[in-house]
Amino acid sequence: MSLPKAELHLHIEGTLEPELAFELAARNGVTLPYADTDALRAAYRFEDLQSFLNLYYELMAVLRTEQDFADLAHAYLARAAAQGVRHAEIFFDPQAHTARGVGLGTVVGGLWRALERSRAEHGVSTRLIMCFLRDESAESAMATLRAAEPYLDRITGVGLDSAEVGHPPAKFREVFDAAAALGLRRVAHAGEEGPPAYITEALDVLGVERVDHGLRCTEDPDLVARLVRERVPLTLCPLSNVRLRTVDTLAAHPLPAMLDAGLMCTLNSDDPAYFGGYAGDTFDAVRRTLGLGDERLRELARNSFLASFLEDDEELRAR
Ligand code: ES4
Ligand code: ZN
Repeated sequence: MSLPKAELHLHIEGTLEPELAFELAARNGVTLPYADTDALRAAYRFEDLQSFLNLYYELMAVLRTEQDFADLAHAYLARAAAQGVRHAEIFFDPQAHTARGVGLGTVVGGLWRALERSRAEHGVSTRLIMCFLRDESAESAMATLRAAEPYLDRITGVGLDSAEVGHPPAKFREVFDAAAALGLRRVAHAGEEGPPAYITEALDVLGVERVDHGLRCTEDPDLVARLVRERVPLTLCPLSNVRLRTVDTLAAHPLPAMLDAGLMCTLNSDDPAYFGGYAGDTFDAVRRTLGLGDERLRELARNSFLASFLEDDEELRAR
């Protein structure tokens, strides 16, 4: 079964498969500290979010030119389409590239080359969401937003990602206010490794429309009640949670209980090249391991479109 679905939590840099990483390394004369793709794959054993992020940022060294970003996004969209994705809202991390001397114009220009052909080529509509790295300063985030102004016709929203604990949402109040004033939609990672209070802060201080992960809301019944009442979408990523040890096993994932509680959950792949699966793989794993029935799976797929930033009815109906 391949349900039509929207992918709402996907870091494009997290779709860099080992084969493409080596191909781009060769093309750009970059030496990776791994002998081959098997050696690289063997490094995909993570203790926590930070141990993953270290490798994630290290591998980005191979992304240098517009063509690299176009090839990365094109490969992702082809895979996503093959797994039933009809719409993808794609995160990217500008600071991870500008810090290496790769300009924002190169990143957005390259991604856009693949995205603008996607509807015709893959039947997948797309949006771009620019994420600020929360372990960098608020000033750096604001400078990134200013640098993005020439490209805002191609950017739908802003998000917040990277190492969560110790970097509460309120640190980015000003830049999220400025983004809202520019007409950008707002989302943020919260409650992945960080406490439930970060989820509340993302809603109240940053004004986010969706919470990325939001997993730890389950520790606070009042917060769960609020999220249910306000129908706040949570973009869950179960395979990511298993690989980053936020949950012990997929079988122990709280997704079924969260759906039973009435939370508006969506199912997403986060960094599929690292966490063992794209959107369809994630739906399959959840069906097999958590025993979710067809009705629940259809609810998750329907939620993904309802929680998306697709606006006009015509566009929604076409999906
Ligand atoms: C991420 Cl899984 C995850 N969490 C936070 N930030 C990220 N960036 C890329 N993947
Ligand atoms: Zn994420």
